[in-house]
Amino acid sequence: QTIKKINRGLFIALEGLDKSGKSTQAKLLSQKLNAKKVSFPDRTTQLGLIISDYLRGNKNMSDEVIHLLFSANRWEQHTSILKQLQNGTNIVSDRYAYSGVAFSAAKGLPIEWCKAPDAGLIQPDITFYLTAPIEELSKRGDYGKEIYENSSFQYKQENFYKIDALKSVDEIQAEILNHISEKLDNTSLLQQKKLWK
Ligand code: 2DT
Ligand code: MG
Repeated sequence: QTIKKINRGLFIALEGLDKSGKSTQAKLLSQKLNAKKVSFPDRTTQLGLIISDYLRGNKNMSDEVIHLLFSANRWEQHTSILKQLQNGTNIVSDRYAYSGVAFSAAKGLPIEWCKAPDAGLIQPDITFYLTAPIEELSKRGDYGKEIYENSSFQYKQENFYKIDALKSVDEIQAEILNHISEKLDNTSLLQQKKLWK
């Protein structure tokens, strides 16, 4: 009897500033790869609802408390993400742990403190950071009232690619696909790493 070995899924994270086109790319990419799309914060859970209230300005919380909730909101999905990857499902995540650290560190919390609660979460196989000068992005419709978009947090991780968010949707998609194509066929060779190794 032969047991067909399933190639595990690829875990792709998209990070970036508000209006950088992250959500558009996450949607396109998940369609293209027949992947499961996840978003953080995941506003559908009970913790997610509290986070959503905070982001809308309906709930006051200390920087520490909201930071820990964002992290807990990732841990809530961790088992499910691991299972799906094991079953061969590709996953595209609209924001992940990088947002968690960058946003809270920009408010002044120590970077090591910010990183600690996410330690041990599965690390994306590849992360794309969509970026452009804020002056440019803020011209786009609906630019959020999000207060904490500036960050000096530098991400030192392999498989982390900066993408110019001012390029066209098609150009960005092509660039992303280009970076993942060889990984996609060889996920069995990729080590599944944990944050923040
Ligand atoms: P969107 O739902 O529009 O992406 O905005 N954030 C997100 C954090 O501060 N910490 C986190 O861990 C995550 C995942 C970024 C969500 C806002 O929440 C911020 C923008
Ligand atoms: Mg947004």
